[in-house]
Amino acid sequence: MVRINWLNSLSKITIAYALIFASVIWSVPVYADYSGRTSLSVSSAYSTGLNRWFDTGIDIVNGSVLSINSNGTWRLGTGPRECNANGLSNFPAYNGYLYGTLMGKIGRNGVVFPIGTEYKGYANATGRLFLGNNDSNLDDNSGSINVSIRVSQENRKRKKGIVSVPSAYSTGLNKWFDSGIDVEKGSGLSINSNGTWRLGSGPRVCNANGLSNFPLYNGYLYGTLMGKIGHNGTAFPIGTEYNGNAYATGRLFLGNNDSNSDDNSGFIDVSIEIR
Ligand SMILES: [Ca+2]
Ligand SMILES: [Ca+2]
Repeated sequence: MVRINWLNSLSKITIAYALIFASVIWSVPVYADYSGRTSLSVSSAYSTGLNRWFDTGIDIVNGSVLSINSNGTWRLGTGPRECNANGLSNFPAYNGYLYGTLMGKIGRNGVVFPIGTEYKGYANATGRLFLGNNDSNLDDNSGSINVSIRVSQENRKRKKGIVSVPSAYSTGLNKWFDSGIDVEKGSGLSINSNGTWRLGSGPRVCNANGLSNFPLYNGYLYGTLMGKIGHNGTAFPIGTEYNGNAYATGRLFLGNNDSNSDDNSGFIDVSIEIR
């Protein structure tokens, strides 16, 4: 009896992982047409209650307009548990929303919001868009929902912005935070920051000017707020206050001058203005 139960749960786990794997394979050919619309298929195996989220591969800039439409149905279990992205109206709510509701979040630690079959709103953060099914388990789920996503780029030409840069963006690991702001070569750049972040245990809390009680790392104090313009740009120190001119045209990235990120915590608020 014990052996049968063990085999049963093993096969459930195997099926669950096979579903996730299969949906990853099916959803790889993400495409965007000329209008910037992306279509993809989200499997019911992405259960938000288990913190299993579908990575859309789409990065969103805070404040941009987000339109998401979906069609199709997924099944959340046996019996009358098939629904579209608006969820199962014949069951009580789960985590504040109907079971089976298509949910979203921006960034791994983003705020979860309901999407349903039709959604239009402003992005509340900068980061990767994740989608999931508002369900508590996944081993009895099947099917997938087709989701169409359009992100307007009208906010790309922003001249001002405030972003929170998590300490996990360690430049030594080439992990850079996308500020969502594009700059033009020669334009004036004012960057101010406040707050502190922690780079590890012990006396390793500092503001954006870095840890003065440690030796340098890559020519600057550990914990210094760094910037670069464009994916392949040269890193420059920012600190708590920076005034200068953009050395190139491109996206402004920010990061923490640290060699690792596993023991980091906190974030620094950064205010950016282009003149
Ligand atoms: Ca289920
Ligand atoms: Ca560290």
